[in-house]
Amino acid sequence: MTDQEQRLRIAVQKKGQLADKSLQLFEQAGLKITRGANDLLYRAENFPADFLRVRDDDIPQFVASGACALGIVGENVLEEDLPQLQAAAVEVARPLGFGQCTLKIAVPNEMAYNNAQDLSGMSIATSYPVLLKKYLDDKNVAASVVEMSGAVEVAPRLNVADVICDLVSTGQTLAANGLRAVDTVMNSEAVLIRHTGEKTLYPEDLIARLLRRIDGVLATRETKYIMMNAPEAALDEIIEILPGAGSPTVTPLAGEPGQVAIHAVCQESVFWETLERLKAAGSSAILVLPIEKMML
Ligand code: PRT
Ligand code: ZN
Repeated sequence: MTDQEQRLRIAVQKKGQLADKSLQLFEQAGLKITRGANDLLYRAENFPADFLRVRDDDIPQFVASGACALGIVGENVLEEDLPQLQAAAVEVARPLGFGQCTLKIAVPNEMAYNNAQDLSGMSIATSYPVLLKKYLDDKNVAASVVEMSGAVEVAPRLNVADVICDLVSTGQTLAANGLRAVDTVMNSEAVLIRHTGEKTLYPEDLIARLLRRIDGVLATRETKYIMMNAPEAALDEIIEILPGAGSPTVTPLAGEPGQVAIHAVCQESVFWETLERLKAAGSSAILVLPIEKMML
């Protein structure tokens, strides 16, 4: 293998909704990424990986072809592209928990709508013709699909189409254009995808190492370290309340018979309600701390 083959190439979006968060994920996994003069390729200084910065639409192809070992893209883009890719050569390695959005059917506010059958005979503008056609086929609806590469939300106003099928996050864009969402075509989030075609193309151990670190980052997002003092008699009740905790560490408190300190790693979100319940169960001095690094 040449030196170049020993470095992992990873495709990320250059500019847009996923660009910053994609690089941040690898930085949280400990990679020092030089945002160098070479705009197309960023290099990690302390890990054999390079980041190919491209349009998100090209990422599934780069990974399926093996030009890149890994990539980060919205599930919506991956699913849209799958039919024209060597689908067997790319798989979702991890859902990443950011870039959430929903591909929705939206109609002008004044239009009546009961169910998908109402779309029959209409024209629908979208950047996701494959996903939309699948939705229409599933519902047995015959409608015409008008493919647009952007600014889909203006299509009804310009009489380019009757209704639209577009990504929605907060819903502000729809509202600003006099549209309302009426049905969901797909829920999406950013996913880490990996090349699976030729397993030997990239060093498996390097990919496994990176995935392990990413798993650590994803796990610590929700995970908290929680500490409190409590009466020993309330231990069972408290363990019951702690969200997603394994076996907590319980130590006696010096000079306070019957009182213990409880330390636990909680794998799920710790809400204020959880703290209130712990307090009601007899806990005091409750501390919730973020976890910086974790290896499972
Ligand atoms: O240049 P390039 O081709 O790489 O970028 P792009 O313009 O195609 O993609 P980009 O950056 O807009 O989105 C990249 C990915 O981010 C998408 O494929 C989704 O997986 C994800 N994502 C998450 C979103 C949104 N949220 C989102 N809100 N993608 C687009 N939007 C747009 C949407 O199209 C609409 O115009 O934001 C508008 C709606 O937002 P709200 O908040 O008004 O509802
Ligand atoms: Zn794009």
